[in-house]
Amino acid sequence: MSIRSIDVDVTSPGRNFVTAIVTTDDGVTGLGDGTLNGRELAVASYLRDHVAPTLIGRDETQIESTWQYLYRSPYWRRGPVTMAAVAAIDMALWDIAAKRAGVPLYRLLGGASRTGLMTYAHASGTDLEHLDDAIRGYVEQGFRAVRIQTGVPGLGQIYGVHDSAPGGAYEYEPAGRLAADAPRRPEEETWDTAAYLRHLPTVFEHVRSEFGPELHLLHDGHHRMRPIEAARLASDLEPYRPFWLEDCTPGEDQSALRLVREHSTTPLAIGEVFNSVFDYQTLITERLIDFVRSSATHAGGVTGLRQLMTFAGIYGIRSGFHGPTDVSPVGMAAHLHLGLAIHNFGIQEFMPHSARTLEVFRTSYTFADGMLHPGETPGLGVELDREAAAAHPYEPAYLPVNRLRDGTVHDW
Ligand code: GCO
Ligand code: MG
Repeated sequence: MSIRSIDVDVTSPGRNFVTAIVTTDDGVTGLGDGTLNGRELAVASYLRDHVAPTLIGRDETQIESTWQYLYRSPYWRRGPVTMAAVAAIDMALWDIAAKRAGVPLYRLLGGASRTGLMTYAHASGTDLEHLDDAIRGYVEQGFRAVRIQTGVPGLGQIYGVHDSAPGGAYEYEPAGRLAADAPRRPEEETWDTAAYLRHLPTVFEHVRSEFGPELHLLHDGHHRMRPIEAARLASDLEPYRPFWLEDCTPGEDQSALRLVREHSTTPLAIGEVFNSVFDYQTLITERLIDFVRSSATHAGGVTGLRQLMTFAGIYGIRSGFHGPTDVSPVGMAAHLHLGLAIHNFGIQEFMPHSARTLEVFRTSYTFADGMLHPGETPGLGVELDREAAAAHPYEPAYLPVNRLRDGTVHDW
């Protein structure tokens, strides 16, 4: 059996997605997610111009060998564009393999290690009252874990903050806000780390006293703190027992987390911007983190993420796969199958896709009592309605840019 064709669809049902559609010579198709928020067309070109032509006629069952071929053959290693392209092909080949076997992918990956995957929702509010409403709504839906983000007094729109109470009219999508005066340029936000560090512990104190000790509370620092600031925050949050503090320092500086570790027992999660196991080498071998935040979409697909989780498992580090709306339903399905199968699953981020997205990508995963399950459909369990997808052409959209009060460019 061999690969007959590889198509790459870029569609924007509410936001942009890049999907590889691999078809075998006898007509079986597999889907893979290669969405890279704000740089979608670069991955699409990489796939169409540099990957697809080299794979036609190859044995579709050689998943590991194809992964190594795509990783090593360009000579240039890693990087988000390359690894998203590798991911798209890899997921599609696993999808095909499981469809041929007539089983949901998790069964090929070793079978279920648990009955479902604990998820966390994004609870967010411009102030404490709105945040409480959002948390309450998620608790009523069955969530046992929530990520809490709020506005900081004196700052305007910042990362992750919007009124997110379930059923609310506002659909959150971080990428898409283009500057009104220059429509090809991202919007800009203003940031003040000191104000944030003063405010956040009071938010945790409030939420703990309002919702009790059992609800898991998470927070995303979005790479904005210097190591000493992150160490301070991790220590200040300790009394409220967070489930994790995510991305407290810029991702590329692995040794920065040594300082944070020395000063606190707050669990740490990092890695959504990483794209290979090597980005974690120091973090894992020195046990500087507790959770791996990579996505299959940005870290080389099921094969890349499985390799990483095996390495992490040796050090007792668990998964917290990235699950924002810029991982497509195909990538999300890959997480659910892998998360169900591996031993060292931790938690799954669940930011549901919009109704518009789900009309184009038909999923078979299910949610109940705060838990996700990938379902029993053979393969990944996601179908792409290509006709519906074609009705939503690519729309330029970027993540915002962040500046300090004096105009210095900062991490967003
Ligand atoms: C998260 C992430 C996202 C990212 C987004 C960027 O924890 O879910 O931080 O919200 O900002 O994926 O494209
Ligand atoms: Mg994050």
